[in-house]
Amino acid sequence: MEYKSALEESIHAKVTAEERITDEEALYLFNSASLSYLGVLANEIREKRHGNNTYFNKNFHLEPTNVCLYTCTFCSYSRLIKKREEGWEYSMDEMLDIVKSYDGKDVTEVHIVGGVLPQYDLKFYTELFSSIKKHRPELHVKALTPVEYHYIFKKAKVSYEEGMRQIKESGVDSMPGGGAEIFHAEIRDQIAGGKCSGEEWLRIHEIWHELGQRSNATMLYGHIENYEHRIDHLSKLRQLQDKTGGFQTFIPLKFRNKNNQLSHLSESTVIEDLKNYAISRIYLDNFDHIKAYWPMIGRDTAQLSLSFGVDDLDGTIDDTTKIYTMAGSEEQSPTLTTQELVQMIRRVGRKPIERDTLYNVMTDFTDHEFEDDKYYKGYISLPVSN
Ligand code: V47
Ligand code: SF4
Repeated sequence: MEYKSALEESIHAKVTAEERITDEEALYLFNSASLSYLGVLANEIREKRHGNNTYFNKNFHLEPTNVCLYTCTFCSYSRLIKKREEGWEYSMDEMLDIVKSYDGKDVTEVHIVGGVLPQYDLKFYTELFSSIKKHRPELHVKALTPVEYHYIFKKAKVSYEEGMRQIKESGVDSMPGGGAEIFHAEIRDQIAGGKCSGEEWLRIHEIWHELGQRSNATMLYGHIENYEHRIDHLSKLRQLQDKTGGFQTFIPLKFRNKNNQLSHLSESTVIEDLKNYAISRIYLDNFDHIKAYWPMIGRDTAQLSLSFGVDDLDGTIDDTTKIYTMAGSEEQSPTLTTQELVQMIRRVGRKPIERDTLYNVMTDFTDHEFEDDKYYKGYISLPVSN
């Protein structure tokens, strides 16, 4: 490979030797490296760790409410309390009915997250989680973020340690990565509407990991932050992961600008998105997986991301999450069948592997033949006609 500078050559040598890059080197990558250089490095790491394997799972989302006490400026999803009649607030029974509507369906995970409201307190949630587990013990419950936990523990006057212990006991298996946004107070204070701080977010994950549990991490990028803020965010995650090893997956979330208070900002370009995936893969040497959340990034960029460090595409969710459709993602009705997701992965020469939440392999779809497989004829990337 031809390098633009001695620094590029030495960063590549580090990556090949599986050595960690510094914050200064990460800043160089964001500011000066070409997309093709970043792709080569990130793909080298991805293929060393996972070969062509590309993971996905079968999950559904349960969103208790879209009414929220907080006022995050990037959020297109929530309705303020004073306009609560425009939103939904499910009761315990309604939520259990939603879970029951998946009885007999081939799903391994329920992802539960939504707005923050006083009636959804620690008692409500522990009852909800234990009822779900009682009904369907093998269903993996991936629930709530430090945003909700910080609020409900404070309200119940229990410490984070005691609260997380009760949450674990009630049946929560893992924690999703949401609510991280940008940790740096300079940005967080402007966008995160008064919710938990970056330090509190990290502390709650740390306690969860100390209880022997796993979680994910996200970063909301492409709004008012700069590259130093992104590196600060990645650095805090890398440090905590050194300490606990409890994170499974890092999920960069591209800011979408429809129907929120930051609609005047333009969205990041696909090139910027791919750069961000690649640098995340290169920098986070202690994270096993990098996920592209396809309902948010769109199917085409999700396919491209598989050459820029990404090895996971989240799930075959049906239309149960409203977060991104309300924020203007091109995925207006984010549903993909297993067959469609498998074909999407195959068309870019990767191997589709269905996993459970903890990355145990459920089904290797590499050579799987679907009954009505009218599209797939090999590793080709021809457009699909219906
Ligand atoms: O925390 C909200 C983001 C997150 C917008 O752990 C927005 O497996 C872009 O964390 N533009 C929630 N992003 C979603 C989330 C997630 C999704 C998929 C998988 C996992 C996992 C976690 O959505 C929020 C916030 O950062 N968000 N509004 C917006 N306008
Ligand atoms: Fe509420 Fe979450 Fe939206 Fe912030 S991002 S306003 S905490 S629903």
